[in-house]
Amino acid sequence: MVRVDRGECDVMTADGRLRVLSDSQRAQDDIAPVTGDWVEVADEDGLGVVITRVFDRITSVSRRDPAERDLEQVLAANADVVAVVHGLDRSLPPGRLERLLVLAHKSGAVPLIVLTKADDVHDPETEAIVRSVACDIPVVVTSIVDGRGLGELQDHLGPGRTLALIGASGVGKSALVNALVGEDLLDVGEVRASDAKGRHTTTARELVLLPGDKGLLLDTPGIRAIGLWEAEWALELVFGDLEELASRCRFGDCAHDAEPGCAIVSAVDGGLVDGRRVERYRALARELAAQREREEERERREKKAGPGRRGRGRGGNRRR
Ligand SMILES: Nc1nc2c(ncn2[C@@H]2O[C@H](COP(=O)(O)OP(=O)(O)OP(=O)(O)O)[C@@H](O)[C@H]2O)c(=O)[nH]1
Ligand SMILES: [Mg+2]
Ligand SMILES: [Zn+2]
Repeated sequence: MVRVDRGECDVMTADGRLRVLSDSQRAQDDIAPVTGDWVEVADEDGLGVVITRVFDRITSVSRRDPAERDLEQVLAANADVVAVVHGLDRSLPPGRLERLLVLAHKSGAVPLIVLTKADDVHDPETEAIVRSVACDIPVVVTSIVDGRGLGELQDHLGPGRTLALIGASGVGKSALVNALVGEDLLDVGEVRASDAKGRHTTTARELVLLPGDKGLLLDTPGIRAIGLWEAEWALELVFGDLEELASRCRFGDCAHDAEPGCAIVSAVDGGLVDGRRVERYRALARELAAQREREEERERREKKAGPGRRGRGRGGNRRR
């Protein structure tokens, strides 16, 4: 699956690119395919080419659906590397980066941070904030104007390896794809001069093959809302330093608030840990716990209502 639009999607097969209707798809399968999915297609009488099966995903970038509070939305499937992209032409609230990194970790792919527009730095604080939040995640600083960092980014790719780009509108995801491909394949949009906000130029998730078998790039539309979805263990990775401290709290269920013997509170008091980072960590943990509760409640309700989910199609050849 190389591109998914509102009504149709494109599938790459051994015989070339095929356009299939996604309405017929829904009747065939209850898993909606997303860009990066391996799918099975069949030519069906009267319907044309339809997707008959979506294979299990090895990795998937997903968030809470911004339109519906308790639904998962998959943004990209089967990426090997998930690059969180941000532009040095704008500021970055650390909490936003933390959320994006949780998303990247949780996908199951290798997380990476890409800072764009190094030729046009407007906010000198941005890079320092990114490095303080990144912990062990590599940060690649790029510019499509002077070409810096593009080779380093290429090192994270390779034959058959897919790198997905996620981030806000206007940070330069599509421009980066074009720079790596070496031609103006994807639309690139101007950003607003006052605050560097983008105009949501990209509207479809698209998988692009780099020439010379150098790998694949998965471009995505800019995201505003970054709701987390069942991501507790990924939270532990992004806040590994705090999790480590928490293991030394006196109480196993310490909320790191006013409990006696709290290792996190004493680290904040001692100036070893940023108190705001602890606040953001606690808020995310609360958000995930509340979401899980709602999810479990929903499952209990569905169980009562009885079974109803259909199977997932037939066997056959894999297509992407
Ligand atoms: N100076 C400079 N400008 C850049 C660089 N990379 C991207 N831009 C500019 O940033 C703007 C936004 O680029 P896009 O590639 O459209 O951004 P995007 O992240 O794909 O945005 P959406 O598709 O809306 O999510 C364009 O005007 C690009 O020319 C860079 O390295 N240096
Ligand atoms: Mg774009
Ligand atoms: Zn504690």
